[in-house]
Amino acid sequence: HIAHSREERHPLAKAPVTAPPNTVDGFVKQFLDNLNFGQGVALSASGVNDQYLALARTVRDYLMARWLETVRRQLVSQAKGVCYLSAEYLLGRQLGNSLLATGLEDVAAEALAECGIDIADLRAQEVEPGLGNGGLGRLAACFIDSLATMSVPSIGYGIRYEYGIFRQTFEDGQQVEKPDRWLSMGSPWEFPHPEAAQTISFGGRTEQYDDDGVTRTRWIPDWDVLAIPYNYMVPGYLNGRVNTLRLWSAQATKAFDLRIFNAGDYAEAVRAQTFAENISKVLYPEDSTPQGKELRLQQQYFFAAASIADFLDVVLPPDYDLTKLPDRAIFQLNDTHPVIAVPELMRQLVDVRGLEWEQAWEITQGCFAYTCHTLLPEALEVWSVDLLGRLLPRHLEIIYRINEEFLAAVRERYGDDELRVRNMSIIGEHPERSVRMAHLATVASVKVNGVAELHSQLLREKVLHDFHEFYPGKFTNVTNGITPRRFLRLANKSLSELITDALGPGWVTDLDRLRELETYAEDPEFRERFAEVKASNKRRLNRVLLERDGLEVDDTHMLDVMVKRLHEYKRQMLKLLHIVTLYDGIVSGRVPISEVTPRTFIFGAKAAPGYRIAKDIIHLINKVGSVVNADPAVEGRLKVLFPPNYNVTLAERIIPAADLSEQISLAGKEASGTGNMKFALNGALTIGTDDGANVEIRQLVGDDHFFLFGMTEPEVEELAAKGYVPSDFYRADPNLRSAIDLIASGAFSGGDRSVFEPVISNLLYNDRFMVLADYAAYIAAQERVDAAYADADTWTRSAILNVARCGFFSSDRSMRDYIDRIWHTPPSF
Ligand code: TH1
Repeated sequence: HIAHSREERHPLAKAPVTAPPNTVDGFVKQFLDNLNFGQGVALSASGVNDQYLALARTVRDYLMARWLETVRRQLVSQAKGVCYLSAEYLLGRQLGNSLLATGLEDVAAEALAECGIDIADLRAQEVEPGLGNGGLGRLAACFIDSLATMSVPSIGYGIRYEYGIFRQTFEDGQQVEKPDRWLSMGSPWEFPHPEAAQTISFGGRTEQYDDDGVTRTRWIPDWDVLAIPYNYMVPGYLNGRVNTLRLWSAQATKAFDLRIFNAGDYAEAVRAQTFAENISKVLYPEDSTPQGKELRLQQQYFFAAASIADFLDVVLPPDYDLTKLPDRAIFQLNDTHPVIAVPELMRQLVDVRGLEWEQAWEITQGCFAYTCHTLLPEALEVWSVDLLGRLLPRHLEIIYRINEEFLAAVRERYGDDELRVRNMSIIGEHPERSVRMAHLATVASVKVNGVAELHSQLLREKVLHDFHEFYPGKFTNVTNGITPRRFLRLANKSLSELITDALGPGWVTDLDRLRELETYAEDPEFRERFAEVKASNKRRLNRVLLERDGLEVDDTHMLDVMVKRLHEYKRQMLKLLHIVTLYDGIVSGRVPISEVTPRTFIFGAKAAPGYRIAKDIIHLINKVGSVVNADPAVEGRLKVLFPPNYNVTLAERIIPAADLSEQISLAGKEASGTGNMKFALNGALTIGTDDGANVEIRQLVGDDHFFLFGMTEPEVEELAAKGYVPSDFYRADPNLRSAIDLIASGAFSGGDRSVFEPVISNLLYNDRFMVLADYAAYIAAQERVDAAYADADTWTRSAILNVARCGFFSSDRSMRDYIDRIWHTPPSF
């Protein structure tokens, strides 16, 4: 009512918010206003960062009316929506995507040109928000893009890390991490709302009290922090909808300050403030491996609790009947990182809002769904009971009760099969008492999904086998996807234009239409144009890498690319052994150089800072690169490039230029992969194992257009069962032996045999991911690649068929699957 009467006061206040005129002049005016009134500088005195910020604010202004309208309509309709809970969002640059979503690309470029500015220089100014490690964080970013484009009511919740994923540099070939100060030049994309802060508590104890004859529990925490929401626009593609991403930033509470100030220790008070603000300071740079650090649990509870409270207190109308919550919201858990939201919702319902336990549990079980992203046993997150109980004593009690009731149901079903009970328990006993977050998530969720067909099958048959038996209907698959807006339309403008020339523009939101390209694959003129697109993307990459890192891509070479996090299971070592084998063949005179297909190998990979062997592998790749690139014996044939700091921005340049996509994880280890989809959709052919989403890519594109090699998952299991001895493979294969011996000899370390000794002995005596067992098959597959590449026109035809047949991997399709199988949240307007 107050808001209403406020709008009555002035006629202008009653008018709807409108966007600036969609013209070059309108854009120029808005840009200059933002430069003058927002940045406080004249055009003549402005620098490129001023201009970038003003441009970003201008595009934002065009989105604002749509954003306010999206929020208003959701408030009125109260339609069921998705709350996507994710500790990571690897967004990539925002400017290009916002220009695309508003249809302003050409208007903006022209407007800036009229001001004497090249828009490309401003685009280059943006530091991408790297608030994620890899696939999991990028998946979240693709999903919110698709939800906005499909007009699905949804909100993304996460953490506004002050420092995102570290900036990688190389010093003498070794990875050195530098802090990512992504906010240092100002972020024009965020809207802080300190007035909507939530107070998040930690520590202390619980006590029971009598509430009118009912015994209730309350939590008496001993410290707290403020969670300040920062809103980000998530624009749909040309559809007038803008969803919200809400990231939380930690700040010290007044009470926190006061208590210590009153004790008289000023310095201690300021230190305590830093302590509180540390919670959202930095993204943990571990990918697929949990850390078990207290600060990490603090981060998880911080954002999970703030998000639940925000949804209940701010998003829902006052006096909302919480028994209806499952009809209003689904909280999607992106891996186990937000799972502490489960006991937090129980605490809110039971302790804060006074519901009965049974009723609260029924609501909670109707509101969560869980996506598992891994199969590696060491990647399944657990928290020691000791730590969890110290930080969140009430939540531990709630988890115990959930577990008690769950295990009672298990016993009822299976009698006293105590082995099964122990295996299924939410509490593990070894090596210490701990909470198994994946079990908690599974028990609490409506649905549990894996991220590719093979992964979901292995979840059902192995990792969560007993749970699948107990709750057969709970398990489902949703194969991952990627947004065609960023990874095709924005990253590969020339291919997009070629496709639009053929099919019209509708494919951008209906990627299955790429099928229609199949007939074009038979048209020699189209193939020629497609090949020219690939060539121009290589030239563009050459310019980018030259300017960025002083590296030169030979655009006459086959571009053979492996970009992804450095992890043993992904097997960058296998790729490296192929390179060393080729090099070794030439320099030893065993292979005439004329028989070697000219290739440029590109690596991009960050290693977790504490992951010793992964960092050694990075070092080795760089050292092999230095030797190979400097050796006149292979000049013009082999080149190894490893640009540092692979990120979303660089991916958008590398992937469209690639000929060959390396997806060579040990079968059964890569849950899905999403880089694999990006390459195929941009017309690279895949050399890959039968793992993750590779399986589905190969089924769709066909065996003739995919280079499959290596053991299958059952074969891997079989070899492990009979006892895998890597050195047997070393001894049996002269090429492999020679390549390994060359590394061990110190040929890539200035004669020093000790430098790469750990990598070599890890391969020979451990080799957990069976690199040596798949080596021969990999080399043979690479020979098939060479043979196929020799016929350029046939290769191009295969590349076009890859594009045509990969529409399935649009994240719009992933969202449809989540909506149909899990969320039941229809598009809204
Ligand atoms: C990745 C998986 O490794 C990858 O196969 C998958 O395509 C991607 O998620 C998206 O589903 C994972 N990333 C992480 C990161 C952390 C913990 C577990 C996983 S699994 C921090």
